[in-house]
Amino acid sequence: MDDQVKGNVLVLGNSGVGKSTLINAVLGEKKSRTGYGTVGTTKHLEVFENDACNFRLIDSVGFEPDFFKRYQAIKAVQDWCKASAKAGNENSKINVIWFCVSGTSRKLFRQSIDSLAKAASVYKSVPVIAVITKSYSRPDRDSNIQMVREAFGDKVGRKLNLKGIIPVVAEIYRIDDTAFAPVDGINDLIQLTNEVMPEGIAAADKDIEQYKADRTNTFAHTLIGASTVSGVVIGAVPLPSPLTDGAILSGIELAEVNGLAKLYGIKKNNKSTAMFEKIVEIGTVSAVARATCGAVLKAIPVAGWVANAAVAGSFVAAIGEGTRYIFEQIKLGNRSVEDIDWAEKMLNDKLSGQFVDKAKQAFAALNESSSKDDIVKAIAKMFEK
Ligand SMILES: Nc1nc2c(ncn2[C@@H]2O[C@H](COP(=O)(O)OP(=O)(O)OP(=O)(O)O)[C@@H](O)[C@H]2O)c(=O)[nH]1
Ligand SMILES: [Mg+2]
Repeated sequence: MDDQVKGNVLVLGNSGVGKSTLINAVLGEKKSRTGYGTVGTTKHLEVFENDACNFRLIDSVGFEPDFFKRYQAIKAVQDWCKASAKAGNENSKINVIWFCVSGTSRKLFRQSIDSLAKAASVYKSVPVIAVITKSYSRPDRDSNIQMVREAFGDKVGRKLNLKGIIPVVAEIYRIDDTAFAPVDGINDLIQLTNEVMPEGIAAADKDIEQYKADRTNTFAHTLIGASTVSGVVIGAVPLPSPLTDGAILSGIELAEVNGLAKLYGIKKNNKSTAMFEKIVEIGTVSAVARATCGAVLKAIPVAGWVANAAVAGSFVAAIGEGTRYIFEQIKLGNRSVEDIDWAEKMLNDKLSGQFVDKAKQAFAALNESSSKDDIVKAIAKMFEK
């Protein structure tokens, strides 16, 4: 996308709502700060971009609803636009605004939207996307969306060019040792932002699809990592074998599979549910699972909870990796959710074959005093490419 003119997205939201976290999720690790007259304004804004995304993100640092702070923040954005134009940047206008409100403080919706609307009133016709950050609670989502819609329906809000309301989780949120809210809504936000960009700036469909696919891949790996940690925690209980209480492990694998399905846009229906159930069966009570579990337990130099945790975690990781591949193939159109036999074979291969050898190597250094963290690291080694 080298010769493409980049769009400018202004990210507005009170301090602490999660603007920086959101920017990280959208642009990833390889983002960099960019110049164009940010000298002297960094206290009030930071600008980020990467090579692959067709818009840069302008973060209004430490935005607060009081008049003076608001004025400073907007002044900094205007200064940046001027400096950017002077520096010869092809596009120095604000093209889209992300209005960030936190899903965990819905009492403040109206108040923060009024304040943000005042800040944005200098950008009258610019498309606005309301982003509900920290949308960890699924049950709250609909009512949060409704409340934001009402706030935008008010006198101040109506002046804005609202294009959509998107609940997001920008970073995995741990609820307890074994449960978490996975990253969500980021690709929807990227998609809608591109759709409301002016012609000439919007990326081609295939480029935006590629960008979203790359982000999905990253989010999937984070999700598999978090599920693996849950597997280790669950495995670390004194049971005769990690598969003794299949129901517990299957709960984690099912959450993992559902989370991956959501990321890859695989809808829940009778057919996909049959595939998900098959996957979890393979990863818990199947003949292959039992055989592999026995072989690994025999091969590692330690018994008890350390061994159980290592097996449980590595099963969750293997099922995650296998499922990620399966869903990617479905998303690409190479396979369908009806190809259960193919998926079964794929996963059986993942759990047998080299699995035992790799586990033997990775777990060789585990002993009675190994921590859960040591176990997670050993599992990560098994799956290194
Ligand atoms: N787990 C998780 N934590 C989040 C998420 N969004 C925000 N947070 C947390 O909320 C806190 C504030 O988030 P930031 O991204 O720093 O907020 P900000 O809007 O950039 O704040 P200022 O820079 O002060 O304006 C941090 O501790 C984040 O880790 C999320 O989606 N998931
Ligand atoms: Mg920040």
